[in-house]
Amino acid sequence: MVSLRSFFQGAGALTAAVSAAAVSRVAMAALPEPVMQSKPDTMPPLVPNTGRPYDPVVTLNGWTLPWRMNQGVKEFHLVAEPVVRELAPGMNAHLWGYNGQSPGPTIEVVEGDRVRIFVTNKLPEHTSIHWHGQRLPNGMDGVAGLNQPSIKPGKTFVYEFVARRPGTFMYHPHADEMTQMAMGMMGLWITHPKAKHPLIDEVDRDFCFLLNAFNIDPGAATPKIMTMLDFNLWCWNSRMFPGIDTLNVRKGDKVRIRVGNLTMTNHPIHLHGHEFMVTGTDGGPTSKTSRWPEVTTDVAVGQMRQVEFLADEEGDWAFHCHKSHHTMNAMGHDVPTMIGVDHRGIVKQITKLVPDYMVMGERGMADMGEMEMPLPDNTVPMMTGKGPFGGVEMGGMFSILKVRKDQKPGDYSDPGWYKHPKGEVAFEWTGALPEPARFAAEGGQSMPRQHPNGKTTEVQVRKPTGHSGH
Ligand SMILES: [Cu+2]
Repeated sequence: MVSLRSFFQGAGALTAAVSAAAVSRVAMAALPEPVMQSKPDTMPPLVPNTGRPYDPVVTLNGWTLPWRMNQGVKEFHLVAEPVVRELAPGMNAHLWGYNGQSPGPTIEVVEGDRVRIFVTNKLPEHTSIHWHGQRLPNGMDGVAGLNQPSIKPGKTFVYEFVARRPGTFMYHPHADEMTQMAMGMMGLWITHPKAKHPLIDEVDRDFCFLLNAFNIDPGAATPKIMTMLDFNLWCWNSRMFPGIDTLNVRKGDKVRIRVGNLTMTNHPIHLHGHEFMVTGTDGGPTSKTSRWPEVTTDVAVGQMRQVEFLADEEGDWAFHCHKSHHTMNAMGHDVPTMIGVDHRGIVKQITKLVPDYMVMGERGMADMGEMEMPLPDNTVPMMTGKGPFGGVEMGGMFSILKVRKDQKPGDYSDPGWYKHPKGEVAFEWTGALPEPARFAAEGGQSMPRQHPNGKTTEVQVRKPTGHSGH
């Protein structure tokens, strides 16, 4: 087996070895050596040195699977196997994936390519691979039992088809799907256009990732596979904030981001500071007349969205799922809302019984971000991340688009925090605060109440006025 790191560093040494070997008839019959990846790093774009040329994508916290050309056929080797994936620094999950990682490697081909994928099953149970969104012969569609016998443990199957349609696709098992997808088995597939395409623009940066979710109890490492809705770890490519790499671009770059959803719920993906167009789905490129500007696009379950924008505003722009519970790490949902509850007195009484008792959420939950609460092993805080101005109180599906005028073309490295021009950061008002003025037309309703003399509930509003009362 070949490690991906040595593949990139070896400047195509693998490909050289493989093409030399491909001369012999015996070697031609042999399986391509599977390339493995042991780290969750965002690998540089894999510029094709065999086959037809294309502009490669960058998989966020992922990589593209190298291939070998065999008599005009592009051959890949996927190995389905148990893997250890670092979800974020401090938390490793025991997942199932492909070639050492979850998600598996991205597969990149060109429209019209003849493709052969060897799939070796090193899982304890049978599997198959469905090539989501592809036009292919029915027997290559990968639904175990329906289109093919399942791939038993230890066996290798071969899928062969022509990548007929350019676009953004994915792959995942279609055998004991609930278990295998809950365990992290999935990957991206990009088919690049073979020539200039009227609906597919050339871009300067092309990012892709999958939305996935796990339910792992704090302190545990293996996902609970029976969970249907109450997942607690919301990931992009099996990484969660602060473990998700930033998307680093040069000011003026045309940027494409491809997102696929293999969770059990929808994710409104939101970009700050720019507007984008949805230029494609897993059904193909959208027509020009169907496009309108958005800053959030909902990616429903089993869907893919391809968005494009001009990165023309410098800065560090938040990029995240807009469901606020999806920008949190492991948390309980059955905690009562404590905002405005006056704990004075009660706390004293409770601490007599429970000396470590701590009030949570009396002023909101922001204290959670700063709290140095003892955590079980192998987990990360619910809200975390330290920005240049303090805690960002995020988790899960959150990253940053970094736009810099001095980022070099093709440089994907993190440029550090944005240095704001003088006078362009929100600042504290230190002058006098005027009394609130009441709006003249305040009040009113669309219809009179049915029982005009009914009781009105009195609501007491407690506003924070400093901490002198504590
Ligand atoms: Cu979400």
